[in-house]
Amino acid sequence: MRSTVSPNRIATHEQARRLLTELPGPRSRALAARRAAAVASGVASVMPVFAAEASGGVVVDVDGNSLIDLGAGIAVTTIGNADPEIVSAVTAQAERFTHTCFTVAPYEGYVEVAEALNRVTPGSHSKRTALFSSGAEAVENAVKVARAATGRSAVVVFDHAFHGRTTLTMSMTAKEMPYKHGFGPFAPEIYRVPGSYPYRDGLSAAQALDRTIEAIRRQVDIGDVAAVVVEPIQGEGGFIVPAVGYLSGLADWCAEHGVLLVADEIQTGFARTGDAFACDAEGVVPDLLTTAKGIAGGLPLSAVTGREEVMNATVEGGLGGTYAGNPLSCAAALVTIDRLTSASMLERARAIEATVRPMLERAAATDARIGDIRGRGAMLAVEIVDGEGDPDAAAAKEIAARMHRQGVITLTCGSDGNVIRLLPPLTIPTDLLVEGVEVLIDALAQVA
Ligand code: PLZ
Repeated sequence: MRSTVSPNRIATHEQARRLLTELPGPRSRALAARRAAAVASGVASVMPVFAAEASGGVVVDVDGNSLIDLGAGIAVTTIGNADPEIVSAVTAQAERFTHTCFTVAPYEGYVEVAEALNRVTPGSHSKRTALFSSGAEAVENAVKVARAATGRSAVVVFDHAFHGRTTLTMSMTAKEMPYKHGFGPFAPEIYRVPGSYPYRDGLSAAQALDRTIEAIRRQVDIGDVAAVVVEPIQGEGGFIVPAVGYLSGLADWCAEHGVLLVADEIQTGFARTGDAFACDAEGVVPDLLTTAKGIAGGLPLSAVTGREEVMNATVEGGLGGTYAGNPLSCAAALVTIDRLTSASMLERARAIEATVRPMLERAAATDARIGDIRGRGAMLAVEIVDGEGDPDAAAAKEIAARMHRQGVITLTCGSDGNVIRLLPPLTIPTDLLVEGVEVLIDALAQVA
């Protein structure tokens, strides 16, 4: 089905919100009916419209409606959608070869991506990288590597954590509904502990860390712990930013006990938070770091990067996968990584926060349902609460639905589903960003 907009996918679309039909329009409704008859119902979508094209800060749907993109495909198209340089790099690679399998006939692009990641990730120590396809696969492999390197099996994860949907990673994920519901039995040797959630726990970094360590000690022999896996800012769990000093304290504790610190930067990486990686803000240097999402401008790629001696601890042939480090994805990643670790992109993410945060703070001054405003850079959220200060998921859902009907793509998150999150592409024009946040603030005012 062709859209009514530019047939040239590379063209930058008019950067404006423009609704030609009600949402969803007739073509989206027709596709929804076909979808219901063909796609498994367990696969859900946030938006009621089907995408046709996208660039900058807009997604154009199949009815020609132009929507403001405050989701970036869940923090993936940080560099913008269908970025022209990515399109030409991927096209050029596709014309040379689309696949040989790195574990069969290796190619330079994979090596270049590994070199780039070793260079831009936190820490100046000697590193090695292995590439995969999805975020969950990266987390799985980080755990495999940590177990092989330490000879230990236990893995510590946090309340509100999200690490993926495979059996191991959904076991590491905290939220039962919908991620784990009906999908057990779960992987063993996973121990869940409280982290730092200043808005809810009111604890200082030191107090929260004491609580974390105490919870680990109560559950498992520390000599059996291979790794602590942590999102430096929790994503799906609610954009929870730990108290300053918590992460560095955790890193110190891990180092003291021979436990590997794995930073899951799948959502926070590549300029999203205003630093190349969220760990950079506190000078935390993890032993292993997982990346995906923003790494390749929308092409599937993920990575585990870490200390040479840790990454090289597995047997030869122990890591891999048919599509792991796909050449098209590597071509895209080479464009993306350089750009998303450049000063101008980090500056852009910080400028997005400087624009959005004061708007939200002004709204919060007159609206008690904004319980908390948090996040960093272009990863910002509001936690919606009721009159008692308790999570109000129904209100958050209603606010998001209103935004969707008004042509703004936005997502919710949080263990209680009461957090509205903003993850715009860094290429969104400021006026469009402001308009999107105004729609959020209007929706807030309209939801009783
Ligand atoms: N680790 C920190 O945020 C993916 C999930 C979307 P995959 N988050 C979006 C959904 O509904 O499944 C994520 C993450 C963190 C790991 C993952 C998993 O990455 O590429 O989705 O496997």
